Amino acid sequence: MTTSFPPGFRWGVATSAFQIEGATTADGRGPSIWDTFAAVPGAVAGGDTGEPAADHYHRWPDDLDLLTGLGVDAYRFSVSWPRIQPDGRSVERRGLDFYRRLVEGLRERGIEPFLTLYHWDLPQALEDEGGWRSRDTASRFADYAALVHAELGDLVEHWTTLNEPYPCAVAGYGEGRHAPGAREGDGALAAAHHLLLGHGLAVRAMRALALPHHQFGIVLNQSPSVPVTDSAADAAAAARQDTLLRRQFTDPLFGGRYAPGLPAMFDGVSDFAFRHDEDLSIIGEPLDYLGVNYYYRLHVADAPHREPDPALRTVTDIGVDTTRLPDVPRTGMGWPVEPEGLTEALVGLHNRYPGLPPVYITENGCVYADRSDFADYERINFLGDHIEAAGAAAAAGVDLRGYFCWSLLDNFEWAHGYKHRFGLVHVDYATQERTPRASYRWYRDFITAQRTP
Ligand code: IFM
Repeated sequence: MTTSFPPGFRWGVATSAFQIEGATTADGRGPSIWDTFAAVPGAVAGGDTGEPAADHYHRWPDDLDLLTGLGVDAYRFSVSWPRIQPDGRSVERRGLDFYRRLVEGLRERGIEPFLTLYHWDLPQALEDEGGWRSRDTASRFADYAALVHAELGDLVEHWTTLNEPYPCAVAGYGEGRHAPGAREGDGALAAAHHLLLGHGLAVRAMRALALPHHQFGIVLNQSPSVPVTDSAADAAAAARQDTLLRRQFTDPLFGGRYAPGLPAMFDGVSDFAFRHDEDLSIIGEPLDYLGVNYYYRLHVADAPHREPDPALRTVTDIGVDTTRLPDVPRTGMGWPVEPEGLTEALVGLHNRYPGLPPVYITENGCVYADRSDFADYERINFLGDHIEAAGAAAAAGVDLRGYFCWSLLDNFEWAHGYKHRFGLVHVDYATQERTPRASYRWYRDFITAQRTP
């Protein structure tokens, strides 16, 4: 590894509540949209559900010891909204106490907690009232954020509102691939907007009561779109894809405006009446950091719309084909391995938005088939190459503050269930035995070497 990172750069790993905790009915937890969705036959591969996951709810002290063994500076995790507010409104003390024990355990081990408030597990009761299609859900989210912040603000400095609003809105309310499994054009656009509004309201609510050292941010997935040819049609298709996936979020967050191309893409589908005059300034509340999740680039070609009538199109029917992949290695998910896309994503944001806050890479990782001895050399190469690409972005001027590998443990990979394994640590779901893979030892040694002058 030729790259070096500045002193104070944080090395970490990330997880999320629904993906590892299990214990979906313990201690008063209410159902989330992912419990409901996973119970629908055919929604999740293998009929998998949030049980048992990695049973982290009961095994968290052992998992924190795994963090100590890795030597990470920081741990990114999420709080389960339905553990704290089972019906989206009332308060469950046992849920708050669980996260207090967790962050105390991190602090005792000298590990910095990076807390995410929403990693896709909306209380089902709020979905029954309209979910993220409804403006009121943004206010409910701000109330929940203020509640958790008041309880844990003495121990947690880094507060992330949302993880990846794009799949929440588009896969959840547009494609039906994620919870709540809806296929709506306007509903997905409204969901994207209300997620951003909830983010801004939550930042304002927390900041009103914050300690001076508290930091507030958001995490976005950033897959740059590359046209497959140099034709004008493919360039325009790539621009549409980028508007839907990235600029729909980054323009109002960091550019002071809504993404200009969006309304034309959905002429007939939405009149954007869910945008109120005051929203843009709420969404654009200044942030202390941006979290970037990077896995792959999208290769985009112009393609006919699947639905000829614009008024009937779903939110993802934007006249693009993203299946023409380049001839490069792929991960076990079929995702093209292109570390240069990480540099491109980071430098692109830096160039597009003057005043972009400091950036953390909050997720990066991969899936490969296991060998019997868990010698996952492909994952080691993947991580090393992407860390190098992150270093290239820092060398190009991006204010990069940390890197979090996805993930500490194998976990519930949403609609794919438990088949795909992202962990540095293998989990045997039948016995809950944890076995560190070779990549765990590699990352441990890498972090140690980074600290050695
Ligand atoms: O597992 C997910 C995570 O929940 C969100 N970002 C992408 C990861 C891998 O698909």
